Amino acid sequence: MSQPILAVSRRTRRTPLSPRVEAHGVKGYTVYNHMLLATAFRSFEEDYRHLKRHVQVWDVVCERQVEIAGPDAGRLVQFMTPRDMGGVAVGQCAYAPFVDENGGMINDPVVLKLADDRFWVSVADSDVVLWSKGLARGMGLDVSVFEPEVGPLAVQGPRADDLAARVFGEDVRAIRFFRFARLPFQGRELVVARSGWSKQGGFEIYIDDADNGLALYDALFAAGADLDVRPGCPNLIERIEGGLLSYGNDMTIGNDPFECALDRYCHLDADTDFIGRAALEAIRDAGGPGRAVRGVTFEGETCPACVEAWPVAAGGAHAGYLTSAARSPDLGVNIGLAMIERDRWEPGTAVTVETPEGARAGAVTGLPFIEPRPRSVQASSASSKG
Ligand code: THG
Repeated sequence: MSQPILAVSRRTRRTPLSPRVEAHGVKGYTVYNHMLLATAFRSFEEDYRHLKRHVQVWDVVCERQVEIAGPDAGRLVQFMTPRDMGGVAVGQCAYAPFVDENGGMINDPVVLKLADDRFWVSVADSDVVLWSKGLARGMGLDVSVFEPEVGPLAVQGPRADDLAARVFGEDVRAIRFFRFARLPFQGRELVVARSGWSKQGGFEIYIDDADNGLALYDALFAAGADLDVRPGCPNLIERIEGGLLSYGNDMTIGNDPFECALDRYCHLDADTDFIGRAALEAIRDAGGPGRAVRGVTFEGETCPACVEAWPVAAGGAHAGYLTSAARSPDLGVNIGLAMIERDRWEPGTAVTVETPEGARAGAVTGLPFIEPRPRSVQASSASSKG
């Protein structure tokens, strides 16, 4: 890789776990929520193979929490999302698109309901704390909005349950998908959720203290030596295979949630007040979006890095653009996520992808490319309201 060096300073905030990430020889960083996020430890491919077979510990503290607390907390959270938050229980995590007045994607956070009047919004890479504060002040709400020093340490991979049980006890296995429990670790009660940005299963433990976070990191490595536990990070190849969209890459404020295939989190028939309602209803009433995210497979023995959107054409005409790409070792083909025009989005449509290394023949596919590992503990999702 001949990438320029990323200069690190106080603005590119380190995390409490950065010393361990660096001791393990992190190979690359990106910046996410103005904070460091590892991109690879050995290589994308080696990390990918390990993630799909074993268990990894990820510093994803950059998935910052925006805390919304007070009498109007529920009203403010509901105002930011088309998802009906009415049925979300305390102890539940809810993946919720946040939209602006045009229906444009502000963020796609996981919302944790800590109490009826207290939420953590676990944000993707945009400044939700500023948006939330602005709305709260503008609406005159009785709520406090701030970024506590809290962020997730993720344990991901097929052996995540076994590793977490060694540190937190067997209770951890009973946590259902997108639910959280408070479990003790060295004198603190930590929020432990069954969630994470991979399709290999696992947990996210919300660390709220630097020393305790480092102790947890070390305890996981000590407990998992025979499981070949390794440091990891969200993996480009695995997340494309699984169809996980990255905010800022595969969707921006210029996209609405229907384009992002987040329809199942848009409950327009619910009796809720949210800022983008009129805009999303207009899109629905017009028959849905004019383009939407799809998979694309394309030829080539290797795949260049997608650092700018690549044009996608079909029959010589513009068909959309591709936003993330990687070679999938398990599928033996190049795969990508692309925003494809409605008249070309049918799976099987032949396309041409304009990569920086030349045009490559390909085809539109559905998503995900690979179904997730079956969950050991089944649970609620957006379709069930409890
Ligand atoms: N964990 C936490 N915070 C986060 C992320 C995370 N904030 C930023 C970013 N990731 C938010 N984006 C996503 C996208 C998808 C999922 C989680 C966060 C996800 N989706 C489930 C799936 O696709 O299978 C569906 C969840 C559901 O249906 O309820 O896991 O990873 N803390």
